[in-house]
Amino acid sequence: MMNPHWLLLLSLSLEVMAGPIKPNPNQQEVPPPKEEIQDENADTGLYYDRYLREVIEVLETDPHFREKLQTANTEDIKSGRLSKELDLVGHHVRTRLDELKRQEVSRLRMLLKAKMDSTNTQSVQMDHVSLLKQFEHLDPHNQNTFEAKDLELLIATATKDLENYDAERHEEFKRYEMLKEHERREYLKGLDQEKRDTEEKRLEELKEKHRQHPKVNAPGSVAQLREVWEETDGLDPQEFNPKTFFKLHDTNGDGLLDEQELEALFTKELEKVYDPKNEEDDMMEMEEERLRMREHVMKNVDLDHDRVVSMDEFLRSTEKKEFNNAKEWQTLDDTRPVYSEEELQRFEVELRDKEAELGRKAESLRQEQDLLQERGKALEAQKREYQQAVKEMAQRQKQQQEVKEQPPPSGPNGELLFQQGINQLQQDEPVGKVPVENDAEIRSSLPAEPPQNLPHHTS
Ligand SMILES: [Ca+2]
Ligand SMILES: [Ca+2]
Repeated sequence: MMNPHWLLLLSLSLEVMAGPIKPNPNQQEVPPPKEEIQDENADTGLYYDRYLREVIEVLETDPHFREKLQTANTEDIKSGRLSKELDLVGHHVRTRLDELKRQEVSRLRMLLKAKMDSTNTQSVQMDHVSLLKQFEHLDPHNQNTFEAKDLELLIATATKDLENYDAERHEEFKRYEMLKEHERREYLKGLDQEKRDTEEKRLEELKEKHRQHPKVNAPGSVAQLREVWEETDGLDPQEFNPKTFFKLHDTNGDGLLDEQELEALFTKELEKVYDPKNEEDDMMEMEEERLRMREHVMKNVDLDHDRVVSMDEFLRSTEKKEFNNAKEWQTLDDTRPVYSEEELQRFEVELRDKEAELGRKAESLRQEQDLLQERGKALEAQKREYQQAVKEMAQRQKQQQEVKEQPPPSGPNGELLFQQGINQLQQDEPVGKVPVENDAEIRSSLPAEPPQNLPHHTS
């Protein structure tokens, strides 16, 4: 095996030959970790997330968190401050989940479109090959006989997947709320009696402030739709018309109200309860509320359970008694808590375990970093040693070169000492000027200095 020192020496020699060694501005720095630290999306957004159970998996792949772990001190880990950093990790997980859901929704839309086309033309003329490409899990036997009932099956699968996403979101929300409560309790525990009383009072007041809001209309009720009609659409409330309303809010014009189109309708109601500017309003809770509202409407309106509302379904819902006499909407605050005390305690145990694990990970990462730092310093010292050696070598080479190319020696007065033959030639040359022997003679042959104070010539 080749000695790595020789490689280093070789590369340094090449550097010397290529030009002067420039000081490396990064010389003093620790070698960067194996993974490159990428720019983080600065948008931590509303999602002060919590998915502790997913942290460990994400940990190794998340450069931001890795960095945080490396710089965290033991106190951060013990106090749970590190868990605050999970919001960023959680954000990644959330984004991934949202992306999956978007894909599922678009698959569902495509399927519903195909289904509509097939019912309209009475024959299944869809591009079933491209459809099948989207659903690789399908039985290959079906490839040649793709029928309407296959579509039904696919729709059922896609809607099932979407239901799972919703269930997962509820579960995440629950954990979020538990983490929030856990942190509230820990925070209060850390205060002395007097401060704790003040803080408890302050937090209770905030809660109360959050509960003060205008009446929230039941989603999908005539009162709710009329408010959108009047305030969002700017139309005359006297002229409210369900059919027009449906068409107005079928934003993509596919003849259906899908989940996103429905959820957009609830913004007006949600704004009555949640304001991002208020400390007491939690926007995570707002999103949970939006999901609850959508589920409520779907439960009452989506008769065929395909997760979209057709015009027919919508119009039928307006004929129901509840449409005109809906009760006030019960917000999350009226139905809380979303977890039991027992669940919270289990969660806290889990949290402690995870944080202990994080602590161990952080410790081992720190050790790894120390080791890298040490190694970096040793390498740096070695490199400087070699640089010095190479410089000296180059210096010696230069000196030797200079000795070889030295010009002939000169006489005591700077005249060149030529070889015999050349001297002879010089002596035979015709005398053009007086050969100069020394400085004194040169001076004596020059005219004397002009006398001072000579009268100016005037003519
Ligand atoms: Ca639509
Ligand atoms: Ca439907």
